[in-house]
Amino acid sequence: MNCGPTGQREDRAGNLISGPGPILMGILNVTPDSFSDGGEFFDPDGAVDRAATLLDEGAQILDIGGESTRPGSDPVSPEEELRRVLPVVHGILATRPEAIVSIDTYRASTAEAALDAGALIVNDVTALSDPGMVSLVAERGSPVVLMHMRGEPKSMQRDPRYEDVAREVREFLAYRAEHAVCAGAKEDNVILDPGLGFGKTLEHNLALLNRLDSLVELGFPVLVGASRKSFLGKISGGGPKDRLFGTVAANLLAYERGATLFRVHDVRANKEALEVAAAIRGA
Ligand code: HH2
Repeated sequence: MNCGPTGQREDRAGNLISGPGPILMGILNVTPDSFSDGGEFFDPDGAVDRAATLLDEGAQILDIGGESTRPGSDPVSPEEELRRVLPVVHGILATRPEAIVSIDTYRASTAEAALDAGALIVNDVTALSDPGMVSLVAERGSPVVLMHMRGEPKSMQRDPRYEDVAREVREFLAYRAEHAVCAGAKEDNVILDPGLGFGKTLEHNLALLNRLDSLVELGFPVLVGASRKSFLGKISGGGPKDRLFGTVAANLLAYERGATLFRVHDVRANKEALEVAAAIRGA
């Protein structure tokens, strides 16, 4: 039986991901080099303050990452990744014990330490490439985001090609979801993400968003991470922080096509827009 504050948080995390949404996942990059906010929240105290702001703006989940996966980036060591994220997970839960924390990592060792520190969700941009990850999420009963990426961050934007991007991403994610469930993860805990910007051209990203309903048809909750990404700038111009309106547009269309979770830097604007869309849908 789930008792006490931790159990209640776990129940809330489960209810959130299986609900109709929209659910806002606020991004907290504890990195010096993330593409849009690198270095802004590298200091643990600054990161904990930022987490409080994201929660106050209405984020229902905080996604904490210690390694940038922007195109061209190099991996950091597992020790460095942990050194960046763990104090922040501890700091957030010490000040905001109700927070639902997701750890953005593809390493089972980092995920395990973060879950031990109180994180509840694992966000894996490699969809369980580390063999230890699937047993970890199965044993812990943790919700897990399985994201599609073609290649690896260092080289993924060098001429990515697909015959039919929506079909290939759907097939890959269906296969990874099956792998997770066959290894003991609860079906209700699996979330799928098309991985916008991860080994995809502008046309690929647009096709994935336009045909998101085919991914939703698999029956798992779908998360999208369009926030401030460069494909939006290719349409409207501007740097990462000028891409809020484009982000909102992408999220609204994704919601219309069935996505329920939205990973964003700018919680308030996205939340307000999605709440209006939800109210219209429910009228
Ligand atoms: N995008 C990024 C990182 N993690 N996780 C999921 N599930 N989906 C995404 O689309 C996604 C993700 C990249 O964005 P960001 O964290 O802002 O930048 P960086 O990787 O440079 O830290």
